Amino acid sequence: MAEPTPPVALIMGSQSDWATMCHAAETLSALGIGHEALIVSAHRTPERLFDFAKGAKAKGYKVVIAGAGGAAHLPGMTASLTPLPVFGVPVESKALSGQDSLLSIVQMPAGIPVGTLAIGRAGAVNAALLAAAVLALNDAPLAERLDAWRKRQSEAVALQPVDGQ
Ligand code: RP5
Repeated sequence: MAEPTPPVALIMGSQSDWATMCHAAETLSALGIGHEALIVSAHRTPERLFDFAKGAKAKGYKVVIAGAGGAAHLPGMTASLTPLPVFGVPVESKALSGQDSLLSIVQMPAGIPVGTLAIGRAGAVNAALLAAAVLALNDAPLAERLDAWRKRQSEAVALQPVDGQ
């Protein structure tokens, strides 16, 4: 029997994006949220992108997290082809340190939104947390896990700084 579709599709433009996007995957796993990671390049595999995005909702995904770098058209093109919420993660590029990725993803024309996160690891982690918050609206146990995750994070912050760290 085929595996059920997990709620989150975690797509990225290249294998090289995985070093960043694995932080989204780790965060989703920590919250017990099923996800599937796929390489889908807007430029190198445009037909894969079209097939993925056109079929994403019918397949059963609830949220798409899309990471890409440079001329980062993957999140925006995905958002143009699916009604699902799309969160974009600008991957830090070598040439322009991710400024190109950020501006490519964030400057969408009115009508097709991409929820754009920070460049790099922070953006990947926060994309997962944002996906969790959306899914938690209709999933009480997940809402409790997310609350507990945030509580643990707060408790892990020391009140006073120490030398040498
Ligand atoms: C983008 O081009 C990818 O998202 C990646 O961040 C960037 C570089 O890709 P590679 O040349 O490393 O495959 O499409």
